Amino acid sequence: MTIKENLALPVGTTLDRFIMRKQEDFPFATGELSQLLRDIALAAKIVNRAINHAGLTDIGGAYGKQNVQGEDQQKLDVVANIRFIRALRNGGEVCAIISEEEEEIIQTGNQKGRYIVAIDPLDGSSNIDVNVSIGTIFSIYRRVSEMGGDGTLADCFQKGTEQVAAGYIIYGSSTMLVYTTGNGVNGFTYETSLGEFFLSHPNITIPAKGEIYSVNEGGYNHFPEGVKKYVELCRVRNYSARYIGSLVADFHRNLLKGGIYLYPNTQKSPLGKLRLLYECNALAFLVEQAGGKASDGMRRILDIEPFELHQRCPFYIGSTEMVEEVESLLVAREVRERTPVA
Ligand code: AHM
Ligand code: MG
Repeated sequence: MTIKENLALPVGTTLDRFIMRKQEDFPFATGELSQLLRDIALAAKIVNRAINHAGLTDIGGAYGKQNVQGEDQQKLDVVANIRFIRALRNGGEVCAIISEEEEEIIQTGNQKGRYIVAIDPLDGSSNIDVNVSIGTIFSIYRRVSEMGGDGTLADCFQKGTEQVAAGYIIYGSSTMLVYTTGNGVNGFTYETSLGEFFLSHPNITIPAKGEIYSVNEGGYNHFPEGVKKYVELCRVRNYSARYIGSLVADFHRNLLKGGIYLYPNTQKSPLGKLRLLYECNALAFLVEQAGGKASDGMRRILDIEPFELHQRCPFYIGSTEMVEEVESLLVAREVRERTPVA
C-alpha cells in the first residue's frame, strides 16, 4: 500500500482492519507479520490496563531488583516484560526476542518463527511512580538464520536498515500505538471502553524544523562541545525546552510538532545512555519514514553495525534540519580538535 492509498483509509479505521488491508496489497504475504503486529497490540492493551491500575493495586514502585544495566527495575517493567514475551511466544511468529530487561537472547521455542523482535517493554520507567507518560518500543526483523533452529546472534545483530517494522506505544493522557512497515507512519489511539485502537493520525510527517529541543540539561557541563554550542543556539533563539525523561513521550511530541531530542555521550556515559537495538533503531526507522533524521552525531543510526545486545549510542533524532545542525557542530569541533595549530 502506498502512502497515498493509506489516505483512503479513513480516520476511525480499526487497527485490525488497517493491518489486514495493508496485507492485501502483498499477494504473497503469509499474514505472519500482520499476526505479529496484532500480538503486540494485544500485549499493549494488557500493559495499558496494568499501568492504569498501578496506583490502585500497589504494583507501581521499585521491585527491589536491578536489570542488566544496573538500573532499578520497577514492578511494571517486570509486568510489561512478561506480557510482551508471553504474547510474542504464544503468537508463534517470533523465534527469538531481545529485551531491555533480559541479559541474553530469549528463545521462544518457535523454531519455525520467521521473525526476531527487539523490545524495550517499558521505557521511561523512572516516571511510573509519578504518573507521567511511559512507553513501549519495538523493532521487528526477519531472521537470517535457517528456519527450524533457535534464533542466533547473527539474527540480532542486523543493522537498523533491515527492520521490517517498528513502532512504539505511548501510555499517556491517551494510549497510542504508532508504527511503520516501511511505507509511512500511522498512529492509532486506544478507545478503552471498546478495547480497540483506531486510526487517528494517518501518514504522520515531521516538520523539517521545529522550535523544541529536548535534552537533560542537568548534564550540560559534560556534553561534547558541539552539543553545548547547539544548546546555546537553542537558548539564544528562544526555543522551548521540553524534556519529560521518557524517550517515547519526548519523541512523540517532537514527531508531531517538530523538534529535536538529544542524548549525547557524556563523561558518565561515554557511549551515551540509550540502547541501539531496542530504543534507537526503532525510532530512527520511524522518524525517517516520517521525513526526519536520526544520527549518533557522525553516522546515520540505521547504518550502525550492532555487536552487543545492549549496545549504547549517542542519539540525536527529530526534524532533519535540526539534527543536521547538531551533526555539523559536532563535526566542526572534531575537525578543529584534530587540526594541528600552525
Ligand atoms: P529506561 O529504558 O531505563 O527507562 O531509560 C531510558 C530513558 C529514556 O526514556 C529517557 O529519555 C532517558 O532514559 C532519560 O534519562 P536521564 O534521566 O538521564 O535524562
Ligand atoms: Mg528504555
